[in-house]
Amino acid sequence: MSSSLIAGIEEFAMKPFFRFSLFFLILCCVSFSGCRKTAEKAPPKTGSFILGFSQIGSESAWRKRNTRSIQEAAAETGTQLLFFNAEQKQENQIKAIRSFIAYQVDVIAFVPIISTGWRHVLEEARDAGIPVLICDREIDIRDENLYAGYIGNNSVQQGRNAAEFLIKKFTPEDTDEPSKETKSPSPHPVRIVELSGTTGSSVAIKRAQGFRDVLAEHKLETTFPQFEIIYSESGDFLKSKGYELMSRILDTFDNINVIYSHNDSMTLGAIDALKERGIQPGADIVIVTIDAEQAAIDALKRGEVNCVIECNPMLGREIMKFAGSLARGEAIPRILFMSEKVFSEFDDLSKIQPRGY
Ligand code: GZL
Repeated sequence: MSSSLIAGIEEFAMKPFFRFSLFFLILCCVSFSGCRKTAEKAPPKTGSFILGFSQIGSESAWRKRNTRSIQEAAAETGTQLLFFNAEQKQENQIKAIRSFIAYQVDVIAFVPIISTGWRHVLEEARDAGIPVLICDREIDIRDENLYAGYIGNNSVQQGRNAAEFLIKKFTPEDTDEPSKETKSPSPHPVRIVELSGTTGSSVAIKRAQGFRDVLAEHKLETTFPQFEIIYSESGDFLKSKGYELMSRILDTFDNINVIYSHNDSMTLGAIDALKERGIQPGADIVIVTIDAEQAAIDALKRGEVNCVIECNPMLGREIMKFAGSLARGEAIPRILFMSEKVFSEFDDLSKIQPRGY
């Protein structure tokens, strides 16, 4: 099928009103064609293949760059891309995957908005002989043979990096193992509020887990400083919810020392809430955030954020490479974690390259 026609379908499919009619149209074509896929799907003859991709939405600058990375890589490699934006709804992702199956794409790839609820649709893809690639977020499923592999970021490590920065930030430099008697400007315990990502998403679960693991390990090793997570709630990775959530937290809690935010969008909203109350972000309250969008790096350079943990959105090239292998019937690695950096007030910030998102 020509790339212009695919582009036309993509354009058509992007209009919510026409989305279901496209899905119905594809179902009709396939049902009348009678050409049901068998489990042993023959790999495509030509180098080009059709990839069905279900993206979760456009909730952050990070997600928009992730989407552009996928679309750019498809264009660069001549991959025919059927792209659906689920607008933050798992049911839209499941519908999209079913339409990819009906359309008999060569490979399906998707970002699972939450980690559960995928078994049935992945069994349908398996029965149709279509390999599935999990991207960016992970799924929690008993039969791991229902997908071919995962490309994305190590969310547990991102949480660990955040906690390791705080330990460095609040441990006085003059001693390695300060006794309790050591006078230190650090509060004791250090009181943390957590702005969590989308409830049930692998990213929120694992960023929380990695963060807590390091603090627990630290507690076993030393008595000072100690850290206490006094409150945690989801802001759904959205700037607006980050603002609302931080406003409520500031009305509820005193003596907050740290904000640990699962993404920069929520952080930017939280900073607005702090400034409205005359609280100096990065100074009165230490802020650690994840994604490394340009706005967060700029805030780091202004001293309004203290640490930015990178989460790499540029998955497109690897997705096209692995999807091409799957389309040819070749095996791929089960897991590919992208490389990621940590940017903090302890670094030479002048060396940070423009982020592009
Ligand atoms: C992380 C990704 C998260 C980003 C957010 O891998 O799934 O989703 O951190 C985005 O900005 O909403």
